[in-house]
Amino acid sequence: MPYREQIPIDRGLDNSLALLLEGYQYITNRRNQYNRDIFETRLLGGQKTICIAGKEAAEVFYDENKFIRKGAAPKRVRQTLFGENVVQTLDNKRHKQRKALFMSLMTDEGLQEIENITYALWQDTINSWERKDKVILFEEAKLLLTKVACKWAGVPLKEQEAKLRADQLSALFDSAAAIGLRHWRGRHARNQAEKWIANLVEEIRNDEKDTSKQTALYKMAMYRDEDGELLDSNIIAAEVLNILRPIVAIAVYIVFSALAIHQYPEEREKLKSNDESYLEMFVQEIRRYYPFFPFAAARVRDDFLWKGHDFKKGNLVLLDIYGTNHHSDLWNEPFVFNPERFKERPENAFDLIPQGGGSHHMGHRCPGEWITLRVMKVSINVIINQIQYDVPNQNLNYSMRRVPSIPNSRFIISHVKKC
Ligand code: HEM
Ligand code: MYR
Repeated sequence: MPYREQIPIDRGLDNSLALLLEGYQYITNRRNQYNRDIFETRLLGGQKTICIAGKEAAEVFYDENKFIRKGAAPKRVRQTLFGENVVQTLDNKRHKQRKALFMSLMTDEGLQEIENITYALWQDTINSWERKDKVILFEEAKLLLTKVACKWAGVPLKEQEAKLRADQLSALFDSAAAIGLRHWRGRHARNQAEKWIANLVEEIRNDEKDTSKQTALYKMAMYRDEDGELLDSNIIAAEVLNILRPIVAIAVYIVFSALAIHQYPEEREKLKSNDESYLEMFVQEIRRYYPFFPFAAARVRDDFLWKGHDFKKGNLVLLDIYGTNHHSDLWNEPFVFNPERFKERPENAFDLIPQGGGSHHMGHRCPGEWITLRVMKVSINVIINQIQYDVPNQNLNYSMRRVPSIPNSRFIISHVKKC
């Protein structure tokens, strides 16, 4: 007889409210309480849900034979962050084909181009900062990245429109795990943003727009599925937003980078005096250490036994992303900020998983990881080498309950001077 055991159960008919209220700590709190990396709970309308964490958990979670994504993302997430019928919700052949569309954009030239665009737009931004008493880094980074995202993707954006679109795109990632007004703002933003992009898709298809064929917008608008059909323009709009929105979300990592530089002043010196390899370690540690994407969700494809537990077809499973990035089996002193931990650390697809694990091509791992790293590096270089600034007194605490987390003051800087 194979070994079986009863895993710990977080009692209650529906613990969704606890999940929303405890945020990044919901899974960690129970893992600590039960001293286990696996437990059962009821979430999202009382559905049986298994929460897992750690490297082996990530390995099993990204085994395509064991899990599917259909019906995994909660409706509130599809109505805000993801959209409907998008790559995140697809499986098997349909997923591979749609994913290839995203991966085709991540060429060396494409990545170099977004790096160049980011660098150039930072120059305009820091010029404007010299004329201001103080600036709120999060707001400025979201605006800058909205311009970067649109330019790179081939989406026309007028200067007067940039703030509106920045607000809409950031509402999409600010609202998925929120309740009340913050959540409803995200739903409204999705309706508005999908309309905006679907119109552009229609214009391209009707040959009313002179757009470069190399851009994400054009490639997506003209993408044909496995039956050779163009997709509904609303689905394509949601996929284009799957590029624009997360580029804007890199603003969160830029703010956390500025926070780390402020709170650990030795990092500024190390970044200044070291080469590219220290910058690489620094960005990896930012993505590991700070809370951002809390967990990923999938459903069991067919019954299987793992670690003594019967995973039943259809069960919802959450992989604890934040918890795996802080797991004491994987990371020495996980709650200490230490970029040096990445020195000579062999790369592994299942331990550092801020943007998911496993294969980019075959699985659901984030196709935007290279963009994220490049944009973070250019931005940190600007912060370290191109400007001097003061950090006035402010509330820099960030909540472990708010998803996504962000320093309360959004990181205010003053007396900015170019150097
Ligand atoms: C998927 C995080 C930036 C596009 C994901 C996943 C995570 C993630 C956790 C899900 C993995 C899973 O379901 O197993 C992040 C974070 C980012 C970021 C924290 C930092 C801002 C980007 C960027 C892009 C992007 C810059 C595109 C330009 C996507 C897409 C998927 C995805 C399209 C769905 C992939 C699939 O289902 O196959 N991301 N991401 N993300 N990300 Fe990102
Ligand atoms: C992106 O825009 O895709 C990048 C970062 C978004 C972080 C948003 C955090 C909310 C996630 C809710 C959990 C959904 C799990 C299925």
